[in-house]
Amino acid sequence: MASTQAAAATEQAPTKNPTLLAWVAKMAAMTQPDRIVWCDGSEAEKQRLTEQAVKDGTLIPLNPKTRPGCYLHRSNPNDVARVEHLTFICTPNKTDAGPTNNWMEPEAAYTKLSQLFEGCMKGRTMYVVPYAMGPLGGPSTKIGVELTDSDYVVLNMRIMTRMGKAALDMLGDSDDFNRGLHSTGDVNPDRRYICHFPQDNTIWSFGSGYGGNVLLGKKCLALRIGSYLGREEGWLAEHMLILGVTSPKGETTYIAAAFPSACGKTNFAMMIPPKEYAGWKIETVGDDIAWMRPGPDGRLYAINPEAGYFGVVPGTNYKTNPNAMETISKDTLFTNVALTPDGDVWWEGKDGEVPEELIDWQGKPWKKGSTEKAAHPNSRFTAPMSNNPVLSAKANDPQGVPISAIIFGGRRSNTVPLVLQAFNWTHGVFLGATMGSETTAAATGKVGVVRRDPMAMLPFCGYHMGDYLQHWLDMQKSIPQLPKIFQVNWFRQDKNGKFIWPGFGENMRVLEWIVNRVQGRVPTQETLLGWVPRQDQGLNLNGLDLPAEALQEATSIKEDEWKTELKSQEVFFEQLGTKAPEALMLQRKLLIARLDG
Ligand code: SAT
Ligand code: MN
Repeated sequence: MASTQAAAATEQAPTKNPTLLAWVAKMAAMTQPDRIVWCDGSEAEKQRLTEQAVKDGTLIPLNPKTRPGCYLHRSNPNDVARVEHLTFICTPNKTDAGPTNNWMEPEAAYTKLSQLFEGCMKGRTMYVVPYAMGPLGGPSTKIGVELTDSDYVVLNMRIMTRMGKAALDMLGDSDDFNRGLHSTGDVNPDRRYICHFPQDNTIWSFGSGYGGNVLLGKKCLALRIGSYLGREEGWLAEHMLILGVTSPKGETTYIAAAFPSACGKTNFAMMIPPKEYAGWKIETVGDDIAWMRPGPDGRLYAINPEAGYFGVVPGTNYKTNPNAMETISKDTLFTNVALTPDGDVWWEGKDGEVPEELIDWQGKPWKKGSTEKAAHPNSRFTAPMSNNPVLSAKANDPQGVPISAIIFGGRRSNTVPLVLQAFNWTHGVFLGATMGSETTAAATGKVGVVRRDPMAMLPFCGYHMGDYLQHWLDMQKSIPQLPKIFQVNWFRQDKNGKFIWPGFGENMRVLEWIVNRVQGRVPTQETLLGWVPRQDQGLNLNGLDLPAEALQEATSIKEDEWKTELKSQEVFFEQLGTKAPEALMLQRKLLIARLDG
């Protein structure tokens, strides 16, 4: 489409915002779509787009009796996860992106990607998707606009964000919005780039149609650009769930917890406490991302910038996460799961019998007993948070919730004990900074390898990791009532490779200890690594079928393992060079001295 046509299309735009109109026209002139459609977020629009997506094969309708309002999408098999090696932070200086990010010089990146975007939407529609990250009108809320040629992306953004007219109204005439440009291109991994330009509040994503690569509000804006803005503006953008835990006495404590992708954030945020915890209640504020800023009363307040959940499907069932099962029972988009003959979806770890026959995630016939997975290990659901039976009323509160505890948790089969509390904020930042985790299917690459993943932000930090850790340390000065910091590990294994701790709802026992510590109710025991539950007044194990030796193993601290761990941490800190914060290096020295003493 010629640029005159682009100009004509922007004339029909439901906004007079000059910066927005000029930018849309410029991007349209480059990508040359046949049509430009401004999304308003209405039901009619959803219906229209869904019908069209069904017609063009993007979505397969599921059985309206068993999965009302649900659809299945199969992505290109070469495009099933985030691609960290193709994700770039484009800052003028390489050092600003730091050693843990891929870097491209901004002008070089714009030039390279312009060649790909040039004319890439010929014959296609460009959707203009205005969206808000955070409750509308809130002080922490940010506006983004994503231009995309994928109706699947639009339908996902509609669930994951507050999308459409309301976001455009909030933006008004302001030029303060994130500029996101996305095209699926030809879904060729050789021409796939996810580029972030923090200085320009801009994201360009080409060649993918998958989740975190293309739903630009999520990892790209809410975390990579968000973390950059957070440092400039004095707040924190974190890869954390947010939950409220209410005791039988009616006291609610809000907690934020960082775990890497596919390590159980959604399960933890929706947990149902075991029967011994009658009267306790967990409510979800968020399952993936927290934006946290100091509030007027000196506490740290968190909002969930998202409006939906993009969760891992395999392993989800009525035992591991009944609330997620309810959440995905309607109005949900499934990506890369298997299809049953009666039009329902299936995945490894779903309740009930394994079906005799299925169509697998690639659309191929599948038979029970096959060695191939029917659902991709990183298959996902996209579901509105309003479906969640335990959604906190505070999820829509623009002010957010006051955070009393921050938890860092990795996936570690050894070394890291079940739970410990940091001695203080600096030590807590050290625990977060030195987090390690075994890799999962959420990103392409080898699964099960331990890598350092500071605060679960390794793939999501939009600037130098050393500066990021220093920013965390500096935040202490602006939060008079600091949250307490904890470290957990649900994933410790025994000699036979079996998980020792039962996890899921039973994590309530650890959570209760954390709440009790925050409220100053239980004594604790000091160890080399931090404070742990005392044997007498520690974890409530009533009704839990766990032998004493198993608990002992799950909570043990083995000095030889810690010597290996410290070596691996050293490699990470060396990578940060002179930007490794002094306070963390001192924490490291203290720990070494304690272990050697
Ligand atoms: O694909 S996403 O980045 O959205 C999910 C995840 O890896 O956490
Ligand atoms: Mn995530």
